[in-house]
Amino acid sequence: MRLSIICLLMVFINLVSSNSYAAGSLMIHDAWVPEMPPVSRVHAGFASFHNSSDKAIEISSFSSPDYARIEIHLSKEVDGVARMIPQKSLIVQANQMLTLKHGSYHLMMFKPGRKLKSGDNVTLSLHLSDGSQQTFSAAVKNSAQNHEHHHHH
Ligand SMILES: [Cu+2]
Repeated sequence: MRLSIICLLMVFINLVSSNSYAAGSLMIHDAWVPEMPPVSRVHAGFASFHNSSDKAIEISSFSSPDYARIEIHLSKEVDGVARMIPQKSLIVQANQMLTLKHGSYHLMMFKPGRKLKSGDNVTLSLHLSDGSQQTFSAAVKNSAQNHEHHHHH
Protein backbone atom coordinates (compact mmCIF):
# COMPACT_ATOMS: atom_id res chain seq x y z
CA MET A 1 0.00 0.00 0.00
CA ARG A 2 2.69 2.43 1.04
CA LEU A 3 4.74 1.43 -2.00
CA SER A 4 1.91 2.19 -4.41
CA ILE A 5 1.46 5.62 -2.88
CA ILE A 6 5.15 6.31 -3.39
CA CYS A 7 4.84 5.12 -7.00
CA LEU A 8 1.90 7.40 -7.61
CA LEU A 9 3.82 10.28 -6.08
CA MET A 10 6.78 9.62 -8.32
CA VAL A 11 4.57 9.53 -11.40
CA PHE A 12 3.04 12.81 -10.31
CA ILE A 13 6.44 14.43 -9.70
CA ASN A 14 7.56 13.23 -13.10
CA LEU A 15 4.52 14.74 -14.77
CA VAL A 16 5.05 18.04 -13.01
CA SER A 17 8.78 18.25 -13.56
CA SER A 18 8.95 17.01 -17.14
CA ASN A 19 8.28 20.60 -18.07
CA SER A 20 7.02 20.07 -21.61
CA TYR A 21 4.49 22.12 -23.48
CA ALA A 22 2.80 21.19 -26.72
CA ALA A 23 0.70 23.15 -29.14
CA GLY A 24 0.26 22.10 -32.72
CA SER A 25 3.42 20.31 -33.68
CA LEU A 26 5.99 22.20 -31.59
CA MET A 27 7.00 20.74 -28.22
CA ILE A 28 8.98 22.81 -25.75
CA HIS A 29 11.21 20.99 -23.29
CA ASP A 30 13.35 22.01 -20.33
CA ALA A 31 13.02 25.76 -20.60
CA TRP A 32 15.27 27.41 -18.03
CA VAL A 33 16.91 30.64 -17.03
CA PRO A 34 20.29 30.67 -15.25
CA GLU A 35 20.00 32.52 -11.97
CA MET A 36 21.87 35.83 -12.10
CA PRO A 37 22.89 38.36 -9.46
CA PRO A 38 20.00 40.77 -8.72
CA VAL A 39 21.90 43.68 -10.33
CA SER A 40 22.00 41.90 -13.68
CA ARG A 41 19.83 43.60 -16.31
CA VAL A 42 20.06 40.77 -18.81
CA HIS A 43 19.30 37.08 -18.43
CA ALA A 44 19.92 34.21 -20.79
CA GLY A 45 17.15 31.76 -21.71
CA PHE A 46 17.44 28.18 -22.89
CA ALA A 47 15.01 25.51 -24.09
CA SER A 48 14.62 22.71 -26.60
CA PHE A 49 12.08 22.93 -29.40
CA HIS A 50 10.94 19.72 -31.03
CA ASN A 51 9.16 19.98 -34.34
CA SER A 52 7.29 16.71 -34.90
CA SER A 53 5.71 17.86 -38.16
CA ASP A 54 7.03 17.43 -41.69
CA LYS A 55 7.28 21.18 -42.24
CA ALA A 56 9.81 23.66 -40.88
CA ILE A 57 8.48 25.94 -38.15
CA GLU A 58 9.70 29.52 -37.82
CA ILE A 59 9.69 31.20 -34.42
CA SER A 60 9.65 34.93 -35.18
CA SER A 61 9.94 36.31 -31.67
CA PHE A 62 9.64 35.77 -27.95
CA SER A 63 7.96 37.90 -25.32
CA SER A 64 7.42 37.78 -21.58
CA PRO A 65 5.58 39.77 -18.93
CA ASP A 66 8.79 39.45 -16.89
CA TYR A 67 11.12 41.17 -19.38
CA ALA A 68 11.08 44.39 -21.36
CA ARG A 69 12.57 42.78 -24.46
CA ILE A 70 13.80 39.40 -25.68
CA GLU A 71 16.33 38.89 -28.45
CA ILE A 72 17.33 35.69 -30.22
CA HIS A 73 21.13 35.41 -30.37
CA LEU A 74 23.63 33.10 -31.97
CA SER A 75 27.04 32.83 -30.32
CA LYS A 76 29.69 32.54 -32.94
CA GLU A 77 33.39 33.02 -33.26
CA VAL A 78 34.19 35.85 -35.66
CA ASP A 79 37.88 36.46 -36.39
CA GLY A 80 38.81 34.55 -33.25
CA VAL A 81 36.48 36.60 -31.04
CA ALA A 82 33.32 35.16 -29.50
CA ARG A 83 30.36 37.28 -30.56
CA MET A 84 26.61 37.14 -30.18
CA ILE A 85 24.74 37.87 -33.36
CA PRO A 86 21.06 38.84 -33.11
CA GLN A 87 18.85 36.57 -35.22
CA LYS A 88 15.63 37.55 -36.99
CA SER A 89 14.02 34.23 -36.14
CA LEU A 90 14.62 30.62 -35.15
CA ILE A 91 13.88 27.88 -37.65
CA VAL A 92 13.07 24.43 -36.31
CA GLN A 93 13.46 22.04 -39.22
CA ALA A 94 10.91 19.30 -39.92
CA ASN A 95 11.20 16.39 -37.49
CA GLN A 96 14.13 18.02 -35.73
CA MET A 97 14.99 19.21 -32.26
CA LEU A 98 16.59 22.63 -31.86
CA THR A 99 18.30 23.09 -28.52
CA LEU A 100 19.22 26.54 -27.27
CA LYS A 101 22.47 26.34 -25.35
CA HIS A 102 25.62 28.12 -24.29
CA GLY A 103 27.82 28.82 -27.28
CA SER A 104 24.96 28.43 -29.76
CA TYR A 105 21.44 29.81 -30.12
CA HIS A 106 20.04 31.35 -26.94
CA LEU A 107 17.64 34.00 -25.73
CA MET A 108 18.80 37.29 -24.24
CA MET A 109 16.12 38.71 -22.02
CA PHE A 110 16.49 42.34 -21.03
CA LYS A 111 15.35 44.27 -17.95
CA PRO A 112 13.73 41.70 -15.67
CA GLY A 113 10.70 43.32 -14.07
CA ARG A 114 11.13 41.56 -10.74
CA LYS A 115 13.81 39.84 -8.72
CA LEU A 116 14.22 36.28 -9.98
CA LYS A 117 15.97 33.59 -8.05
CA SER A 118 16.42 29.87 -8.26
CA GLY A 119 13.05 28.15 -7.88
CA ASP A 120 11.07 30.97 -9.53
CA ASN A 121 9.33 30.57 -12.86
CA VAL A 122 9.01 33.03 -15.69
CA THR A 123 6.31 32.98 -18.34
CA LEU A 124 7.48 33.15 -21.92
CA SER A 125 5.55 33.28 -25.17
CA LEU A 126 6.85 32.38 -28.57
CA HIS A 127 5.30 33.81 -31.69
CA LEU A 128 5.32 31.74 -34.86
CA SER A 129 5.53 33.17 -38.36
CA ASP A 130 2.01 31.84 -39.04
CA GLY A 131 0.68 34.26 -36.41
CA SER A 132 0.03 31.68 -33.71
CA GLN A 133 1.65 31.81 -30.32
CA GLN A 134 2.49 29.43 -27.54
CA THR A 135 3.04 30.22 -23.89
CA PHE A 136 5.33 28.21 -21.66
CA SER A 137 7.10 28.42 -18.36
CA ALA A 138 10.85 28.53 -17.74
CA ALA A 139 12.42 27.60 -14.41
CA VAL A 140 15.05 29.86 -12.89
CA LYS A 141 17.91 27.61 -11.84
CA ASN A 142 21.19 28.05 -10.11
CA SER A 143 23.79 27.50 -12.80
CA ALA A 144 26.73 26.75 -10.50
CA GLN A 145 27.23 23.64 -12.63
CA ASN A 146 27.42 25.78 -15.78
CA HIS A 147 30.58 27.84 -15.71
CA GLU A 148 30.49 29.12 -19.25
CA HIS A 149 27.45 31.39 -19.22
CA HIS A 150 29.37 34.66 -19.26
CA HIS A 151 27.85 36.98 -21.78
CA HIS A 152 29.74 39.91 -23.16
CA HIS A 153 27.69 42.74 -24.48
CU1 LIG B 1 23.41 36.72 -26.16
